[in-house]
Amino acid sequence: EKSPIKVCITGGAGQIAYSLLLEVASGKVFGQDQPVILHLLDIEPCLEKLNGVVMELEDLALSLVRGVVATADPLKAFADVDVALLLGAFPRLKGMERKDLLAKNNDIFRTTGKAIDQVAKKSVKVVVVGNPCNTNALTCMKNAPSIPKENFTCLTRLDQNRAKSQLAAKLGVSVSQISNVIIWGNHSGTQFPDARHASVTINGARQSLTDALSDDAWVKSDFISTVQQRGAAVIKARGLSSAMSAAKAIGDHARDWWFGTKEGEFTSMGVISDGSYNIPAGIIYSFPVTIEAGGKWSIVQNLKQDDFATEKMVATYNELQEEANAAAELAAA
Ligand code: NAX
Repeated sequence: EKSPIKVCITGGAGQIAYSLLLEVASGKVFGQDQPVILHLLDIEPCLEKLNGVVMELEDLALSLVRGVVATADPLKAFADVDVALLLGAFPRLKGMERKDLLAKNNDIFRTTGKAIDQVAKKSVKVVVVGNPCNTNALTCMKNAPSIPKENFTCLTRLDQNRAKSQLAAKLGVSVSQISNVIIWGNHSGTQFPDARHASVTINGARQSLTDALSDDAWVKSDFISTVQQRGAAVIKARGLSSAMSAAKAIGDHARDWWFGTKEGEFTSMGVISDGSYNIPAGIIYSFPVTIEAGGKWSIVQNLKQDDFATEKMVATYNELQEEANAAAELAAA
């Protein structure tokens, strides 16, 4: 039998964690033969609620769960962990400005980065979900210099899943027939959902999605804005931000990072930029990546770009650079 891996989930008492825990505990993410020890972190005032979550984890009676640690101490939560899924973040309250949100979360992710640096496995795989997730991932990475930069990613898989689902509905096919949809840039309203390198498989034949759809105007306008604004649309309808779909997307991201992407397919995640596609090095930007089993990822190269794509990719880069500058100022203060 495999020895258990330690998986830390922060914001353990929150709404995404409530769905994500079942994905992880039931073996959907790291495999049906992979036991897990769950480390749940939340803040002191939420510990009683977190305790309720722990009770429910016990009541699931799942054989893969070999232990649960619930704590408000980051040094306990990140001790020796193989994977860290960072959902815990300061929420955007009514009337709060973006820069206030950035400042609050900058503090959290500095503390988080330092704790990871100190006590996590050096091979730890970190997925940042708490917003602004790209910049929080950058802050976390910068505060954990003993961990390779490649080990820090942020979640844009929910955006990619949203995009895939919109495309499948438009074409009248199953989502399983669609591959290689890309999200470029920031997990925000400036993200660039890109269907122009995607494929659709119909009757066993794989073809260009845009050829099959032949509706370039939709791909360049409504498709993009629907995906960009999907998070806000869910909040408006549900009164709460996406949780079930976010949890599923985190599972998808972590599973692909753990086991690798399928032959001929790529996926999007926020990773450290290296100059690919003329996006300057040093920020966390969502790119299409292929992943080897075990976790080594590479940015997919040589996808053809045109003026339309370049403009969108630069706009979302500019926003991320502004966020990174604001974070750097906070760090220097
Ligand atoms: P909730 O507010 O339900 O839960 C967040 C939990 O984090 C709370 O229990 C809170 O006490 C805890 N927390 C706060 N500060 C903490 C700290 N310093 N250490 C540990 N825990 C802390 O939010 P939820 O709906 O679960 O969303 C979590 C985060 O995901 C939010 O920042 C949200 O904006 C972000 N999202 C990101 C998405 C993405 O695609 N990247 C999509 C979904 C989601 O909106």
